[in-house]
Amino acid sequence: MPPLYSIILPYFNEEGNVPLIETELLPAARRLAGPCEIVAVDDGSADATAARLEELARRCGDIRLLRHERNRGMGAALRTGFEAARGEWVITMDSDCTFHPRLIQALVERQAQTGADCVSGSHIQGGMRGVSALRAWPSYLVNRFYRGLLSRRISAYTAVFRLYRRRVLMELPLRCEGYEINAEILAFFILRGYHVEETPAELTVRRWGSSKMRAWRELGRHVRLARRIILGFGKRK
Ligand SMILES: Nc1nc2c(ncn2[C@@H]2O[C@H](COP(=O)(O)OP(=O)(O)OP(=O)(O)O)[C@@H](O)[C@H]2O)c(=O)[nH]1
Ligand SMILES: [Mg+2]
Repeated sequence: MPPLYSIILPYFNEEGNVPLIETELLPAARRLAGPCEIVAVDDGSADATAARLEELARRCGDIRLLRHERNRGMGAALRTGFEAARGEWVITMDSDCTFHPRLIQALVERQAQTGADCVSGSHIQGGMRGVSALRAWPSYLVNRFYRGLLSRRISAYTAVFRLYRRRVLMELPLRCEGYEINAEILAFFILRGYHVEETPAELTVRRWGSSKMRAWRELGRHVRLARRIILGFGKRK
């Protein structure tokens, strides 16, 4: 039976977070009302991430491992995952599980209630537990900016925690290489008139390792993406 859900996880130097697949993600995935595949994309990690993922994939079924030879960024990793996904629905999430996998159920339920093409987990509505003000405020501001640009109905544009109808995702000409791909995807869904819903999702702090986010680099990428949106990239040719 083909999987109903493809859960895509981007990995970059996250060896200590690989066990979370077994301890937190697989139990949550088993509670979903349909078969699941986990697509882990190792993005040129220099640590033991790939080896640990390989070992896990050998032991548990339903885990597929894809690899980039060199580090290309979260956006590139997600796009590699999208190409490989086979499920009718694609779920994206952080590999540090800072949105707890049990929240996947809320994405799925919201989709079933509304018939949406995309359900976004909103840390703006769900809160940021333990996240420093230095991280939280830029996030509020960037998301407020995209809200003004794209849709008053949607509060969170930058978080990766989402459910997508794969058919729609695959028609989008995505280009972003970094974290800003999450805003790029949502911009396409909204500007092309697809049905987007949100559900509150609490963001917590990672329990192992350090952030890969480089704030100034990401800000520059958001500025370039905003320029593309303003110039009308979402219009159909
Ligand atoms: N494939 C890939 N994934 C990345 C890259 N950079 C970050 N990630 C992943 O993207 C997710 C989010 O990155 P984090 O470093 O946790 O960024 P963050 O959530 O802003 O930072 P924290 O507050 O420390 O959690 C994690 O699953 C990372 O492994 C990258 O260059 N390539
Ligand atoms: Mg994180």
